[in-house]
Amino acid sequence: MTRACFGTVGVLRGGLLILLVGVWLAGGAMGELQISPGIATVDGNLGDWAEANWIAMNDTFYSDPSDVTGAKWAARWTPDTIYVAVTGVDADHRFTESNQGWDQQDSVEIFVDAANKNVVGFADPGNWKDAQQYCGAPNGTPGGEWLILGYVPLPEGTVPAFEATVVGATINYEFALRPYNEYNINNPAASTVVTLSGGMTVGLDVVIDTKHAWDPFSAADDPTFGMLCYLNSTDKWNDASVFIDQVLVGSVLPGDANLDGAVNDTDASILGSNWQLQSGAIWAMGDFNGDQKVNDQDAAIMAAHWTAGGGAEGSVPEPSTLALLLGILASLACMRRKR
Ligand SMILES: [Ca+2]
Ligand SMILES: [Ca+2]
Ligand SMILES: [Ca+2]
Ligand SMILES: [Ca+2]
Repeated sequence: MTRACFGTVGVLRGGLLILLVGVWLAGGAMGELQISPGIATVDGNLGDWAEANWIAMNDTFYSDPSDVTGAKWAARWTPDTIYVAVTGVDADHRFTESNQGWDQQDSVEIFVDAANKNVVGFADPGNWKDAQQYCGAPNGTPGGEWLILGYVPLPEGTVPAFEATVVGATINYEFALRPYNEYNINNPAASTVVTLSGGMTVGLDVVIDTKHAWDPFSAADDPTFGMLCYLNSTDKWNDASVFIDQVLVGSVLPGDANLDGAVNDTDASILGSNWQLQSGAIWAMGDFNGDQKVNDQDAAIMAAHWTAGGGAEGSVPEPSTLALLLGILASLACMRRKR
């Protein structure tokens, strides 16, 4: 079953490749990739990305990124979250406590145009409304990192999660980002998001920035800087039309918090453990209607799509299961109130 599916995907990819080469020969799109549904635990450990479709970053975007090898990135989507993992071996670490300028440290830049508006000049004058450029990096202390948007401090609540970890020479980055339709830099809570679904196209691009010694054999430290990406295109910083177009493939079942294809007790326990969260929630925490809260509206969505692990979507929960679910929710709500 799984193999047959992979075979079909392989044939589809082959067809896509021929199509893309055709478009490229005709002088068209800069690049098009696919993103499958999925979640990740944003902890800087990329073990949960073992099966990901990694995109190699071998293209020099700027100057000399020669101290970075094996750089790659991968992405996943849920209706309200874009997950991005980035990793690479950086032979010459240059970390800073906070951002010191675009060419002053090892970092990763993520470019998001969730509504695929392709706005030219999105960064001018520093509004980041239609598309966002994030930059994140380890801060030099174990488990520490910083993250900015458009080279200004990131308001609380803008990004659900970000972690950067350093393991030997390897630097790992893990992001959970909201797919903004319009991002309000002065009042992030007033921002609007796109509800992602299969078949949509989003703009998403990744660049690795790296600082290093110009000449490792020289006694004098004369640092230089370079950038790496998957597909070189100028002006990513201000022109969303050059971001890689990412086609969202697959689908997500309403109520399936862990995206395992079934809506069952596991999802109910995820929803239960985040029950009555009033802000900052995402799909993987049980927010199925995108209001960033976890409450009875999400429980109702889950109940309406209950499959109990194998049945068809919309099958009626067994009375005992439904009773169990409602019991769990009621007792959890009760426990929270008592705290
Ligand atoms: Ca992880
Ligand atoms: Ca470096
Ligand atoms: Ca599930
Ligand atoms: Ca909700």
